[in-house]
Amino acid sequence: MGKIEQKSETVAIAKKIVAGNRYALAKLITSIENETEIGYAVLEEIYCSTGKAHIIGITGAPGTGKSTLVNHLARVFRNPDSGTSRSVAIVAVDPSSPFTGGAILGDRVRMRDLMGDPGVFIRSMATRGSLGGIAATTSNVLLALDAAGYDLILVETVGAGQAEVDIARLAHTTIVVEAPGLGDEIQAIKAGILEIADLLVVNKADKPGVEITERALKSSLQIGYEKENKHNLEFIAQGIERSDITLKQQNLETWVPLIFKTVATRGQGIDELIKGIEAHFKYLNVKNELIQKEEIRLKSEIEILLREKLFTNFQQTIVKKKYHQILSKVLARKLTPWRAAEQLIDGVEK
Ligand SMILES: Nc1nc2c(ncn2[C@@H]2O[C@H](COP(=O)(O)OP(=O)(O)OP(=O)(O)O)[C@@H](O)[C@H]2O)c(=O)[nH]1
Ligand SMILES: [Mg+2]
Repeated sequence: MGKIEQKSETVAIAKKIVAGNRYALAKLITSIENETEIGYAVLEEIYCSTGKAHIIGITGAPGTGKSTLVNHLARVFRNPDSGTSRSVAIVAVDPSSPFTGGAILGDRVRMRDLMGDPGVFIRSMATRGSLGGIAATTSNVLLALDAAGYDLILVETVGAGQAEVDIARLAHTTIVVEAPGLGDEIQAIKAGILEIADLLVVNKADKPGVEITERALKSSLQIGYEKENKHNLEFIAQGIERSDITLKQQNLETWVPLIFKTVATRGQGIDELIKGIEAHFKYLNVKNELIQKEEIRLKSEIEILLREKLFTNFQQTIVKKKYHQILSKVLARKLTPWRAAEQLIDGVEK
């Protein structure tokens, strides 16, 4: 294919994406996952149409009820009775498990009724490649969904490792889901995932031990926010019972994570959780934090790419023989590693 034909094909695909063509979108996501040239070319074309969606991350230990929760959230967001029916994209990412097939199948069955809805797009991410690569791929998939015009993008990730934290950073609002009885709260706190939570959900509130989980979360929040003012601490103490979240939250200097109790299987507590999501989005906008968040994220994304690119350039430019000479000097303790790095860079520059 010639360059001009390729360009016109790219533009045609981009137009379809922005117009909301689901088939083109599904194909583009596959291209993004496979890191194909056309995938990047289309991303280049649609980038100017992104930045409109509210990205909501849902993360937590396996089996806490994230998918059930996502399903109910999507249903309420889609409900025309609520007056503001919004389009929803759902992405499930599972970097830690090589057996995602089964779980996705389970989700498919549960989300069957949503799947017939043209305002809902559901996708599970293939998880080939390195852990670091998954966050980058997810980021690009989110761009595609954003350009396709979905108002809300729900991203489900499992676990509490670095990859999940990286993916969670892509979200504007992060929901961390806990469930009683597994000692999960300790696991989550240890992994530092609490730090990224904007909203905390104690799901499976129909099970024994809810109060213990709730208390554990509250006290770790209080430790985390000790430095903040007294108002914040009172806010945490009142926690779940609040119904006037929106107004009060906007008066805070910093956002204090709210705790919600839900029974996802019965759809209990979902309306309250949605109020929390909306309050957080409002807060981000009022405080101008949405832009700040994006700036920090984009800066680090660019820096990662820059580092990769510079290193690739370096490898391509440096004379292999010279590299080996310097390396053997370091091995022989005739040269320090930091001097070696300097000499290698000098070698490239000259
Ligand atoms: N009792 C009770 N069970 C629930 C609740 N929410 C979800 N479950 C059940 O918990 C199991 C796991 O739910 P999922 O929604 O698949 O959990 P998940 O966090 O998405 O799981 P992974 O994606 O595999 O990590 C299912 O059998 C659900 O029916 C709840 O509120 N109460
Ligand atoms: Mg799930």
